[in-house]
Amino acid sequence: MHRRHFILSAAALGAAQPLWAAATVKAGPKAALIVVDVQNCFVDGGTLPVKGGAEVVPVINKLAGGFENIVITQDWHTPGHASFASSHPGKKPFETTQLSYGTQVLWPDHCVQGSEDASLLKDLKLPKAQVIVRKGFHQHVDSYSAFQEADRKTGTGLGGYLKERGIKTVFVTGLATDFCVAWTAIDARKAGFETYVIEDATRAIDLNGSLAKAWKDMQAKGVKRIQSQDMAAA
Ligand code: VGL
Ligand code: ZN
Repeated sequence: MHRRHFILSAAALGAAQPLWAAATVKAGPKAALIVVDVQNCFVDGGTLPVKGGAEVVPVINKLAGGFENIVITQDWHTPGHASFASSHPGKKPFETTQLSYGTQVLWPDHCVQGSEDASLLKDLKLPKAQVIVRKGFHQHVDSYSAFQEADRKTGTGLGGYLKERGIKTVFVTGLATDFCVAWTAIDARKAGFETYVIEDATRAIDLNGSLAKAWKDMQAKGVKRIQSQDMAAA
């Protein structure tokens, strides 16, 4: 083999999956798995499909076996919600507008309360899940985060719930990496939880570089980025 070629391929291998880094992360009784917005709206056939969104389901179902505590979230908007482009004359989806709390990305109408579109994916199997947190139900305020709404003032109650349950560590999965997963993870850190995002249990929207920015922001706040194979087997 050509020497230069060999060095290149060895480096590529090392970057992909360092075999020596067999560190396993254990869930334990004080950890919770947070499954963010794995809803029909965010997969093919839904109103705001995330590329490959449904692929997180088998990964999450498998991870769930290793957790005693599981929280599910649902994006749960009123009809005519302020985050919908259709609520702002002249605006199109994926443009932005100013709301009382700052810049808001405008989305297609999605995840309307009680609709089939807002239902959890039927293949999601989380029999141990203990609570479902619904968010984004205030007409004039969006909520990517499962902890705090976009006004950065209104709490959802999730932080208090987890603390009262004695939870110290959270593992965030679901959709979408660069919006609801990232905001949830950053707010989990802010609330004092050790926080991991399990990357292969998420998929991203990636709007104007939002995915790279989300990882940068999460890493700056001390969120740890791992893969499902880094978790100790259940
Ligand atoms: C989400 C955009 C709008 C998400 C929710 O779940 O990441 N993204 N609403
Ligand atoms: Zn939404």
